[in-house]
Amino acid sequence: MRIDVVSIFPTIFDALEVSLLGKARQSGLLDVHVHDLRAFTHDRHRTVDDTPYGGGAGMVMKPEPWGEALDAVTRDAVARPVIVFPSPAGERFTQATARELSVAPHLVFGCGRYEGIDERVFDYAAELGDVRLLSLGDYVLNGGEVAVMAMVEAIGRLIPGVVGNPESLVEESHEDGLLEYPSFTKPALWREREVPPVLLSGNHGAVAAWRREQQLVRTRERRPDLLPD
Ligand code: JCE
Repeated sequence: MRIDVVSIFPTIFDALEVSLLGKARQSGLLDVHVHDLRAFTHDRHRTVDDTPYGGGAGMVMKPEPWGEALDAVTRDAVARPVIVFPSPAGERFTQATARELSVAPHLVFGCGRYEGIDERVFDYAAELGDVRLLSLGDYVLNGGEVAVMAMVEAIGRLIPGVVGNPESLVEESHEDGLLEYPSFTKPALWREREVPPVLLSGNHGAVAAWRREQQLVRTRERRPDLLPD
């Protein structure tokens, strides 16, 4: 998978090298390229923002650098890319979204800052690829970078060969619509706290039933929104 990221803070993405995705990048499964939006400006001050038409607080990202950046990263594309803009006004990014995007050959991420990007950029981007405005959750970040880091990690670990044990992917939270069961390791008694005895019983059927029950109890307690009525 090829990933292009456009941002005015490209060094934020240096952290991708040291996460588990570093391995995926080395093996060639993931080919990530980060671009500085200011490289697509032409004025002395490398301006990327301006005041909003109609007035209002803050600044808006100008369309021209975005147009040139999107042209450049989609120029010799192998396939029609999916172009993602994180936005608090976007659709919710979920595990299902990550699964869907993990099979795309080319993803482009546009990181906004300030109060957002001139709306015409999204319309123009739709000529170059399939545009998705995606929100990590119902809170406001200062820009798209942290959201893109989370999305690249969630998508990247689903690419076959990136996570060592494929079973660990199906058993985890959100893949089966329930929260994970609790996990324990040695010692069996720690600071007067025991590991649930069923896990030491060697009865695989009883272990599986207990874990499923724990998933349901936790989901009802913590995330009732995930359960059907
Ligand atoms: C962003 C901002 C709108 C005021 C570009 C915030 C996504 N789930 C999310 N939370 N926040 C974001 C996000 C993504 C991109 C941008 N801002 C800040 N946005 C109104 C300020 C700018």
